[in-house]
Amino acid sequence: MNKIALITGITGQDGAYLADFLLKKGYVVHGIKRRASLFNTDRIDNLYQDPHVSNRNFVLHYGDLTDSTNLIRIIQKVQPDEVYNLAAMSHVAVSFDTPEYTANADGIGTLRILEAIRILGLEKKTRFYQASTSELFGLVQETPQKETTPFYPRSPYAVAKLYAYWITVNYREAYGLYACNGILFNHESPVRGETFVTRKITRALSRIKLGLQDCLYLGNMDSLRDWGHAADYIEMQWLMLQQEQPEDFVIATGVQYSVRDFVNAAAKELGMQITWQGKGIDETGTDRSGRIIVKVDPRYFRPTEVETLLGDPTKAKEKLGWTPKTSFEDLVAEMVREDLKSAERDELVKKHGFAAYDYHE
Ligand code: NDP
Ligand code: GDR
Repeated sequence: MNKIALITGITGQDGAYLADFLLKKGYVVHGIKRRASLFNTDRIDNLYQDPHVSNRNFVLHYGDLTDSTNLIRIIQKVQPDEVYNLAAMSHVAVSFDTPEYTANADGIGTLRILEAIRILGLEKKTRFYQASTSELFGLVQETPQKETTPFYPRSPYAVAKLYAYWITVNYREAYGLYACNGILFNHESPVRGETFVTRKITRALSRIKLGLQDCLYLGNMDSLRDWGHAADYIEMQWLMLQQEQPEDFVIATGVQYSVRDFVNAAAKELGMQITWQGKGIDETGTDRSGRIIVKVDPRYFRPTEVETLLGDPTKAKEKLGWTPKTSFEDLVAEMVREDLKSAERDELVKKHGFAAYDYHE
């Protein structure tokens, strides 16, 4: 019998990589997608199977982490062997604008799934993965951060995820559920959301190179992050559910770069060179011709910032035999390559326009 997985957040970056990975492993994959006024399944359209075809191994259900009736119904119908809870309002800056919703979806949403598993009597059958985050460390108490480092969340997002982390631990201890937290540090890819800093940079610099955009506006240039590739990290999500005993793991590369380093690396990939001037809100970056192409805009500063994150993945290496495959340089190169392709398509449309075609043909 093929194993059955249920992925919440299947339309997101990690959901798309994980669905593909599990299908290749022979799983039947079910996913929960939200109703939206426009199609929101771009990242998984390559996996779509027509509902009229029998024996599908990829099935989508409408749902939302804020609706427990919906979650109970889906889990009852799917009877999953493994649940991957990846759904979340995942943007740290936006969580300051929508704190209550973020708590509801990211915090209580996790409880709703755990309760659904319990209400349906699936505690012995269903294994549960919670997408925890390095944002839990926030104002860091120790460097590098590992599984035992104390938490100090610095945003409504991180506080909601703190609840989700502990409720996962509590259900493991209270009810013997196989439930794990993956404490994942930032991981990126060509399908990363466009408003996270890495994708914002690779997309904007590609467009600036082709004359489609003038300037890239950023917030805290000194922020330090431990950036890995999503494809490497989702493998760990699966591995964590294949062990004898459920445990929590930090997943990171153990290497740290600043936002400015990321801009420099992306620019290098595009054959551009940036010269930096000024500090703080006055910092600018100019290209070889002296044109300002990067500027700091305080609107991207956060009310409370996480200045530095660096993970120690030793436990994952020792217990799960995991090491990240993709280097920082390769990650940046892949993201730039894909964004440049997409900018080239936009350039074509801009140059030739739709007027070249007769809409009435
Ligand atoms: P994305 O933002 O790309 O994807 C989030 C997914 O959650 C989307 O499918 C989104 O749907 C869905 N979603 C949001 N709100 C709800 C809701 N109320 N009900 C149901 N679905 C919802 O995130 P990532 O793929 O990058 O991250 C996956 C998870 O891992 C998230 O929980 C994130 O917080 C966490 N994480 C991510 C890290 C990273 O660096 N990427 C690091 C550590 C943790 P829609 O497409 O409709 O918006
Ligand atoms: P983060 O990712 O907050 O770490 O959360 P993000 O890419 O948004 O920010 C990283 C750092 O860059 C600084 N920054 C900017 N960020 C954005 N988005 N836009 C800007 O213009 C900008 N300029 C500077 C930020 O201040 C920050 O310090 C991500 C999400 O995927 C979370 O869901 C996940 O839990 C954590 O990573 C680990």
